[in-house]
Amino acid sequence: MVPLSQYKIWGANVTWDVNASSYDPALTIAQTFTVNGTVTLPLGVANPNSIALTTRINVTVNAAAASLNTVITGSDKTDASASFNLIYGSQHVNSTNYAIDLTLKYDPTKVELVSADSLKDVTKIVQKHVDQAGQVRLLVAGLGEGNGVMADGDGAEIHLQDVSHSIQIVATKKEELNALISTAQLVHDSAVEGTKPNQYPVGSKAVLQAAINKAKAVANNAEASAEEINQAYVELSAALQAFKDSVISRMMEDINGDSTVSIGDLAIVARYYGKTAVDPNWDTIKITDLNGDGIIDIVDLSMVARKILNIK
Ligand SMILES: [Ca+2]
Ligand SMILES: [Ca+2]
Repeated sequence: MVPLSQYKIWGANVTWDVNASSYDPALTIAQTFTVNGTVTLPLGVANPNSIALTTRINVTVNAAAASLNTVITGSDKTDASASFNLIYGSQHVNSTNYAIDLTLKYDPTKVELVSADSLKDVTKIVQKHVDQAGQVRLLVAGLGEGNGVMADGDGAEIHLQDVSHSIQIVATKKEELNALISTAQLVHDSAVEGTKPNQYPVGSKAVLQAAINKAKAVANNAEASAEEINQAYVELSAALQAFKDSVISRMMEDINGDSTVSIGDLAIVARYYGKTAVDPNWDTIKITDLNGDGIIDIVDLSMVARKILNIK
């Protein structure tokens, strides 16, 4: 039996206890850690001086190679009726991968695919096919050596993980704004400026038209935000209401519509005195039934008289 010596080199097996080390196999980052080992003496070697049979080693593992994956980037919010762009891309692509078979799915009741284009000159969408509503298949190729996209140049195929992107569609008042513009324009075009009942103050039409034009500029601006559209709607609504409110109203007692209440009005009421709602000409003469009780009588006459004399 040969004694174990601190000064002699022996070949011996070592059992390394990796599990007891600080190495975390779940991590993909680089790690440096110490592994303790226990030496098993070769046959024929004794250890009379009880030399320690433990040893240790420092180990460094490199970070895991980045795996090939796909991403979709783009805005997460869009106005209804506006278009938006999404970019589909892949990370850690091997330059020897040359083709990709991509199926794009979306909700056809909510969005429409306008176009799909390659952002790189060296890649090309070779074929686009609508499998069904909301499902489009794209075959993409990398053109030339070193311009790979996904499937291997030797024909081996790689399956990529599914990737999705959510986008919030924000309702706008664009349609309502356009409808309001049409309504306001009709009101404007049929309105007459003047000083008589049912006419509008001189200059009021120009004010309304300016408000309409301002709203049109927003409605016709494809870049207008939802907030700007809503604001234009609120402003035009207010302008239209103000215009309607400015109409010169006819005083009820001003039967002949000359903007004053005088003896001429009293004469008309007197003329129809005694008529009732069963009169065949009621539609024409009911304007003199001021209290609306279906008969033209002393009550209506006295209402005009009190107005003439300015008696409350
Ligand atoms: Ca009058
Ligand atoms: Ca009456």
